[in-house]
This record gives sequence, C-alpha cells and structure tokens, in this order.
Amino acid sequence: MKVYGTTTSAATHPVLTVFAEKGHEPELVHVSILGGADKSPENLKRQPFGEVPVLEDDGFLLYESRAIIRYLDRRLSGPSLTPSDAREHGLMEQWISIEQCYVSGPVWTVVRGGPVYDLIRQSPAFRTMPPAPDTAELARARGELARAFDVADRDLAGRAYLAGDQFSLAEVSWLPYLEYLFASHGGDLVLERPNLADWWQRISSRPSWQKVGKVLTDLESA
Ligand SMILES: N[C@@H](CCC(=O)N[C@@H](CS)C(=O)NCC(=O)O)C(=O)O
Repeated sequence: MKVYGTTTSAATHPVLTVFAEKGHEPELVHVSILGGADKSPENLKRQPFGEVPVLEDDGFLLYESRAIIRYLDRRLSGPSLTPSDAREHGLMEQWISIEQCYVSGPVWTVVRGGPVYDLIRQSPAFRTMPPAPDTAELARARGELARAFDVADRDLAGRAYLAGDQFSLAEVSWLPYLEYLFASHGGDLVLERPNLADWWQRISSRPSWQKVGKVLTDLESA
C-alpha cells in the first residue's frame, strides 16, 4: 500500500501510526506541501481538496486521515485498535470526535504562534500560510484546549486509555496534535494535568510513536 504524505505531517501521522501498531510498513510517497505538490494536478486527482494524506490500496484511493485509520484497522492484520465492547467503541468515537472538534483546531493556532511556524515562514511558500495568532487569539486557543484537557484529565482518572484499558484509534488521533503542541510551547497544558500527563507519557513512549512522531525541524521534510 502507498501513503501520499510527509513524515512530519500531523494528518499523515495517524495513518503511519496504524501501520506501525499493526506491524506493517507502507510505501510513503513524499508530497511536498511547502513545494506546492499538494495542489498539483496529480494530487488533486487523488485528493480533491489538495491535502495529504491519501491511501492507495491496490487501486483503491481513500483520503481523510480519520477515515483512513478506521479502514486500515479493519484491512490490515495485527492487533485491533478498535474495542469490541460497544460502550468502549462508543467512547473511542467520542474521543476521536473531541480531537476533531475541540483539540486539533486550537492546537494549530498555538503551533502558528511557535517555532515550527517560525521555520515555515522562512520558506518561499510562506505566503500561502495563515498568519501568526495575536495574543487574544492565542489565549482563546489555550482556553479551548484547557477545557478539553480538563475533561480528558477527569476521565483518565479511572482508566489507562481514553476508551478503556486498551490503546485505540482515539490515542492514534490525539498523538500528533499533542506532539506539535509540545513543540510549540504548549506542553504545559498537558503536564499540569496529572492524569493527562501520565497518559501522554504512556502513549508517546510507544515504539510506534517513537518511530512515526516526527515534528517539522527542516523545510525539506515538509
Ligand atoms: N482533514 C484532513 C486534514 C489534512 C491536512 O490538514 N493536511 C495538511 C498536512 S498535515 C495539508 O495537506 N495541508 C496543506 C493545505 O492545507 O494546503 C485529514 O485529516 O485528512
């Protein structure tokens, strides 16, 4: 199978993490976002919104990272990342939805105010990137994250993972955004919440994430 994306793309990371967790290795085809390849005719044919990642499985194309991780968990052999219990499955979906609705957006606002975007702004492609947030926008984003993280911290008091005793696609969907938050002076929001901090330690030290979780530190990888 092929994955079109980059090694430092937060949206590509969940896809690569599922491959790693299940003991598989895709062919990663680099689509340079800063080089504009995401908006090339070839990529627009694969992904009509001009983004990455895209999965290619024997001629079948699938885009949207959260759809791809669910597909791969069913398609690939290896340990399941989806709980069989109906309630735990429901909780997994709840936490994936929380990531999408309340976490990844404000994390990206914080990232736009930090060192990763300072680097991106050195690229000739920086004109197409959104501006740095002002103080009020940054404070609002941190407030939104504090609210979501309070809820997660409370729920993680009684269980090891978001959906129960098992590492699941919920963790897979949160990992990249928290990694980028740490790289953007936002890690305090995690570390000041003890259950969330323990959970972060547990999930970020997994071999799959150690292999996949690469934050942008040079322009070539983007
Ligand atoms: N909803 C998409 C978001 C993908 C996304 O934002 N990808 C970024 C890379 S991490 C991208 O392609 N950015 C280029 C752009 O938005 O122009 C998904 O999860 O698949």
